Amino acid sequence: MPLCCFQLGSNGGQTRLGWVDSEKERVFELSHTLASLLALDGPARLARIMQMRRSAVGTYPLKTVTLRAPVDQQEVWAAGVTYKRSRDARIEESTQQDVYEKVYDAKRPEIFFKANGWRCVGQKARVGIRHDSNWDVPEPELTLVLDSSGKIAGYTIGNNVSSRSIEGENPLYLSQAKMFYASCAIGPWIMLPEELEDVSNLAITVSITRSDEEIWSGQTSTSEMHRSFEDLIAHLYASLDFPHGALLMTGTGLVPPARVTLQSGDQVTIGIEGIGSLTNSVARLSAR
Ligand code: DO4
Ligand code: MG
Repeated sequence: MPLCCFQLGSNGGQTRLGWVDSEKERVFELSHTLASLLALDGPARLARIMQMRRSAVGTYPLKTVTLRAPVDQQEVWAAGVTYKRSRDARIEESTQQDVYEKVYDAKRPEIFFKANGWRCVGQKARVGIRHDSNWDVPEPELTLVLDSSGKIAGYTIGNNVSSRSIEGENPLYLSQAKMFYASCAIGPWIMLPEELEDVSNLAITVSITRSDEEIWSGQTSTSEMHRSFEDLIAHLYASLDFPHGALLMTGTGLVPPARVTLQSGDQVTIGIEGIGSLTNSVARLSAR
């Protein structure tokens, strides 16, 4: 039964932590924050969740609440070039091809900061594309929810929206290609490890629709990953502490062909087997 963050109705207000029943019909409010759960170790966290499930402070029909990105005080980090498809796409787009070839096989993975929790958007919210970019793509990524000691506390879906034109111009522009308004969608909820059987072979799908017509779809599997989750986590936690836990996007294995770029009004749906699907509309956000 997944953990979620939600608001009552559609008018904002306080964000609450909850769990969703297996029929996906009801949300039970829990008297905790995600940060406080991720400060506990695995057995204590599970015991606390089970205890809270027995004493939910409120119950709401799922269709009446607004799901928010399941993240509070955590930072979101991301790994790159963890699938061959991503390596090949960067080589195709970049003026500096060998950096991608080298990092794909290097001992040290590419890991970069993506977003603070408060910058993330959730299920059905709008993701942004930059006003100064002309080649923009979704990046569907299995996203690890990590506790303060670096153990996997759950799995969710991430859309690491990126500008290929800005990164392609110069790899040193990576932060600008990755970090901008509403570029990080996370959701719809967090599946606990106990609820997912074999994370080494989960199907990941993506579909982009424009005016109700699908313009591109793709499918891969976590079995195509070139690195292990443990390796990525070890490098992230090697020289940083995360007292409230962290989210780690594990890289994309799905990159559309060069003719495809996102436009305002597109809908992107990412599905990950055993977790669910994350749908977002796209908007080109002007300079502020
Ligand atoms: O090297 C740039 C970023 C790659 C990335 O985000 C990915 O492979 O998912
Ligand atoms: Mg990525």
